[in-house]
Amino acid sequence: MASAIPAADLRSFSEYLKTSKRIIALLGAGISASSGLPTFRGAGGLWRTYEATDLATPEAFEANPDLVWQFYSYRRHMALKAQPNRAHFALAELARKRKDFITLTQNVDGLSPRANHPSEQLHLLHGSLFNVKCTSFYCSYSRNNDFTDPIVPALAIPKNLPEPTPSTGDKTGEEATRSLYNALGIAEGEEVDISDDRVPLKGLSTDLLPHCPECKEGLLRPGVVWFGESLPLQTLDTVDNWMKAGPIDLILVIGTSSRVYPAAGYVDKARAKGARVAVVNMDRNDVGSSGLKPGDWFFKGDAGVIVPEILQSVTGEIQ
Ligand code: BJW
Repeated sequence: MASAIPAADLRSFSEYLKTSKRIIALLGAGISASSGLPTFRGAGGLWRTYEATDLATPEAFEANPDLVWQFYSYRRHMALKAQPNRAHFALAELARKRKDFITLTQNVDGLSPRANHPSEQLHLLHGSLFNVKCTSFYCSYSRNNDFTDPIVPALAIPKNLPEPTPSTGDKTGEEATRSLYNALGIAEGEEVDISDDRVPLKGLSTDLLPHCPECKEGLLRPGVVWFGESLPLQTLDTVDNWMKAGPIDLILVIGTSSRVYPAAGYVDKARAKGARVAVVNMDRNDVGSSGLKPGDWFFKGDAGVIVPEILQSVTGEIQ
């Protein structure tokens, strides 16, 4: 099939990539949209009636830990069901081919690690859905790479429907289920999940949410970075040291709206170290606040298709 990428752009980028030594990639939710996961802003940025970004705050967790945990339990479940796509694999291959290439991902879905991206070249700016930490001020408990789904039984995602409630009348369980389906407007056999507005949200008592196994008192929370919170300091230091170590040839900006800082600020920092910028996005407007400069590239389209193609001159074909 003929490529959607203008041939001259593909040629000039491929030539430049082959000679580039110090390369950085900044990833956002768009790369995982190619794997079927929703983004934060625009279409797909809603979870039920809530803006996803309104739930990603310490204040939301403080006020409604059960709602926020249900959101994150759903995200954990979806991320585990999703598969890394050809863009994740292409970047992992580029990392094996170019040791002076680092990837900064804002994504918490674990898809880059699952694509075997070399871990020393991958920096998780916003943490991971599969890390948890204690919220008690007096406790420093944290646990990484916990892929249990659901994390506690109460946060199970309804597979097909909320469990039929015990019969209140003369209905069998099956009949009760069917009439509940009908009431919710769900067709027979239709798969629904917790993000579906038609499924009632469970009001969960705090007792049923994940608790700290160490202090036994604190509520656990997802190990992600919410608005107003600092990004992991060690990660910031490592990235800053890498950036200071020499001129940068290229920054790839893939599937991010470039609206959230400090992540979005790495593009201008890389530019200040000499980098040319290549943006891969579905939306021509999402190029960050400083826009594109002469010598930059914009590749419009699905990251899962575009990224393996533009990296092919170095990575070879990605299956
Ligand atoms: C496709 C596609 C396909 C779709 N192919 N493309 C400077 C200026 C102004 C404000 C600030 C500033 N510095 C700090 C701030 C405040 C704030 C901030 O940035 N606010 C802005 C919104 C204005 N930043 C913070 O609060 C940060 N903390 C901080 O600065 O702390 C300081 C501090 C220091 C010391 C002590 C204490 C504090 C923290 C930011 C944390 C962000 N957290 C979230 C949630 C993470 C957990 C979770 O996942 O739930 O991170 S919010 C959300 O946004 C998530 C994402 O990683 C992040 C970025 O979103 P992303 O990835 O760009 O997604 P979208 O949806 O926005 O865009 C998707 C893109 O893909 C679109 O462009 C599509 O077109 C495209 N696309 N399909 C290619 N198939």
